[in-house]
Amino acid sequence: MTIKLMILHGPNLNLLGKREPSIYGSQTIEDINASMIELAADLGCDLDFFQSNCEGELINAIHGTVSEYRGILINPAAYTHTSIAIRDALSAVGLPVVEVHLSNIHGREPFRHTSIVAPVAIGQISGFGGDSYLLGLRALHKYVSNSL
Ligand code: CA2
Repeated sequence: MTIKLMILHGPNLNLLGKREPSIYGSQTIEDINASMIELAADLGCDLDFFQSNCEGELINAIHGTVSEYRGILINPAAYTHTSIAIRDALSAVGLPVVEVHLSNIHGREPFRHTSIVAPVAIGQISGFGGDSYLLGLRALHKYVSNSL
C-alpha cells in the first residue's frame, strides 16, 4: 500500500513569501507544498497538507492521522517553543514525526533554542529554508520505508 504522510504547518506560515522575506525567504507555502508534491512523486508516496494558526486545530489534525497515515512532518512554528499540548498529541498518536524549520532556531533568539516537540520527533531539520521540508520528507519517507 502507498505510504501516506501528513504535512502540518503551524501559525503564521500562511504568510510565507508575503512578509519578512529576509528571515523566511520568498517561497510561499504553496511553493513549498508544490516542491514536496514533486519529491513525493519521485519517492512514490502520497501527501496531505494542513496549515492552521490555531493550536486546537493542529491537535485535531494530529489526532486525525492515526489510522490513515504512516508519519507526520511538522513545522510547529512558534508552537515549537510553547506547546506541550502539540507535543502530547504527537506522542499520543505514536507515528514517526520529523520536525522542520526554515530558519536555524539554534542561531536565533534564546527563546527559540528550545523545542518542546523535539523529544517526541525522530529528528529535527532546521536552517535550510524550504529545503528543510524536502530534507525532512526524504528522512521521514526513508525511516517509514525501513520500518515496513
Ligand atoms: O524557522 C521556522 O520555520 C520557524 O518555525 C518559524 C516560526 C518561528 O516562530 C520559529 O521559531 C521558527 C515563525 C513562522 C512565522 O512565519 C512568518 C512568515 C512570514 C512572515 C511572518 C511570519
